[in-house]
Amino acid sequence: HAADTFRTDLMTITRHVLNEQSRHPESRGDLTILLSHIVLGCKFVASAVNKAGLAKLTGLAGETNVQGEEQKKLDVLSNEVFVNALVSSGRTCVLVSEEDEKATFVDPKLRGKYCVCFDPLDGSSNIDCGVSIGTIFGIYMIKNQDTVTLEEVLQPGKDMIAAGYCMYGSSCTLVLSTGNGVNGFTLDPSLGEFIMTHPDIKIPPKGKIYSVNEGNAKNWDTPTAKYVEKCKYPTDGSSPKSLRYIGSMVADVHRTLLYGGIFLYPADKKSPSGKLRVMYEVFPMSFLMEEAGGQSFTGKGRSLDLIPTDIHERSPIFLGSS
Ligand code: P6P
Repeated sequence: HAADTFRTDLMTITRHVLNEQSRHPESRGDLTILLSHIVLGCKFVASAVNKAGLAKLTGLAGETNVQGEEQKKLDVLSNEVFVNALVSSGRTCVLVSEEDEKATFVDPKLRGKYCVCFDPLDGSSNIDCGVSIGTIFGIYMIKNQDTVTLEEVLQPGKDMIAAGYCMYGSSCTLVLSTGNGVNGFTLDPSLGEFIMTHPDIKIPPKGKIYSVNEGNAKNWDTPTAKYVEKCKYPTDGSSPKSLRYIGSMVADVHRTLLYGGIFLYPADKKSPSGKLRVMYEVFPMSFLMEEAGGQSFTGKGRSLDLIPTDIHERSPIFLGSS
């Protein structure tokens, strides 16, 4: 056997995506090219996030984004990186970003058949204290790239063909599904490659963790309050669940995916539609959860069945073990 220190048959994300492509003989490789550009964006942001503390990139950029939140320089930088990577891939025709009020319609000369909805740096309020943050993305196919309209972008999440997130924390982990299960990859900075470290992720069917911002308890509606109460004071003789809440969706969902349990951001009196955004937070995370054998609801139905009417629409979300 070759020495264990040097595995010589590395499954990189590029190789994995090519393997997936070979399952679709009719494919021209457009998704493979698109994903390779998203991976490049993640590597760039990982490098910037790692340097942020030193390079004082975490200071406020002075501008505020469509959410009315103060934009940190890393937000601005990450958004520009992903917009440039996605446009230059030549495989996208429309982009929806958490940072941009309007959808970006790509120059017709550079268009491809995909729509990408993304949050370039979710949880960015946590940057300064070193809590893990992340990029979240979802990919749709567009029927006619030359005449694409906003109506075509507002599709239910179940029409997505791929989704993923990249978590920038103690290590840089990219979790991806192209509709055939979920796989996790960890960036090896010495190679600049994402290596498969979590093949075929399945969420544990039973979880001992619930993840919610208990600080909103005063404003919850009765069903939510009742559900959380049951987590803390189970009536079926099981032991109480543990509370784990990081306040960064990518980190909370990643832990839920690997350890099981439930993550919820319910509606409350302050935010009647909850806080999380449908197109680039709820849909991609729900797509991944279902691909990993979990589930995701809005409180009114299956999250992926929701038909958005606005690109920055919010929805309550309850996702995790089935
Ligand atoms: P709260 C971060 O700002 C974010 O958008 C998600 O990443 C996270 O899950 C949520 O908001 C946390 O919100 O109200 O609990 O601070």
